Amino acid sequence: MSSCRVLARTRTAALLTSRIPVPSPAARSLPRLVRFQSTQSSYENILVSAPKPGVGLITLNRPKALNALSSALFVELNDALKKFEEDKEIGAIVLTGSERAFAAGADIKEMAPLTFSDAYVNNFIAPWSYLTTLRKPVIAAVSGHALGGGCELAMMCDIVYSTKTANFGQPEIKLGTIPGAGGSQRLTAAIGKSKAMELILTGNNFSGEDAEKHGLVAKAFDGGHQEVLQGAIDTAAKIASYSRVAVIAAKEVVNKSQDLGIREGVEYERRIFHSLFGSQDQKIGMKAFAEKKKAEWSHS
Ligand code: DAK
Repeated sequence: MSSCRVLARTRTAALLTSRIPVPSPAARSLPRLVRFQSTQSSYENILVSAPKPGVGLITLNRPKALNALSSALFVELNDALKKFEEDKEIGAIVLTGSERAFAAGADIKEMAPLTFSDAYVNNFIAPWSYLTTLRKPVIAAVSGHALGGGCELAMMCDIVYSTKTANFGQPEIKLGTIPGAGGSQRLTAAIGKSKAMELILTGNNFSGEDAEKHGLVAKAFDGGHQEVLQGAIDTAAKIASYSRVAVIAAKEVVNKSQDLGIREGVEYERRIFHSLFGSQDQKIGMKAFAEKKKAEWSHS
């Protein structure tokens, strides 16, 4: 085993066994989950843990501002995402907030005094899109408000789970602006032009239950934050139990469908499918099936 792998195993083992001596308010709201120590005690706006083997959990944690997405929060979020992306023991990531808010949008108080040149020259909120560059799957577990940038952040994730009562919306029109982190594009791709146009032009909110009906949310859960978070962690653990090579390839081909026409997309898929015959895990998976055994993935 490489030293890198040993280090990664040691780090994850530490995550899985460490207990928080005094749980934070966010952690206290998760009674049925085992609680783990944050990997980065210096984080002020997020909590990081590994609730199950293979699963990295990031909890947005600015309760006083309903998890409004400040620049400082994004520095920490991107740092934690990068660490999970690089951690060989992590196969899928869950991003969540609190019972009251996934995130109530970009931090309006930070944005309000910006001038055009502040925003343009400093490329304000450019780091938002880092999440979309990850190769490992990210699942959003949404309860409470997911408004503006909060809704956009959820839509950047690969799978969105929510409570039925979650409160989604792109209310930027009410602030004299428009969605700025991909909302007009991703919402339209997810639910169609007419419905997206109605929601963006009126700024009306919509429930998790409606989001599921329109196809924005993969599953809307009865119950509260605990239920949706547990659902997301379980799905992440299932994904993490498969070959990392196949999971990354599957995410890549599904995402390609957003950019390519059906014919080019099918050809792209076939090329990636062919290439997987060069992986160890294709041999391991098919041999295990034939021998009626459980596949022990090499992730190579
Ligand atoms: N920013 C800053 N603080 C916020 C906030 C926000 N987005 N949302 C809530 N807060 C703060 C409130 O100011 C309040 O702080 P204190 O007054 O206690 O100091 C605290 O959180 C609790 O909020 P409320 O007292 O308002 O709580 P309620 O339960 O009464 O109402 C609410 C909850 C979510 C309905 C309400 O807070 C609300 O309407 N919030 C604003 C929602 C919103 O408009 N969100 C969209 C923001 S615009 C870009 C990319 C993205 C974006 C922009 C540019 N680029 C790449 C350039 C994104 C823009 C947006 O997201």
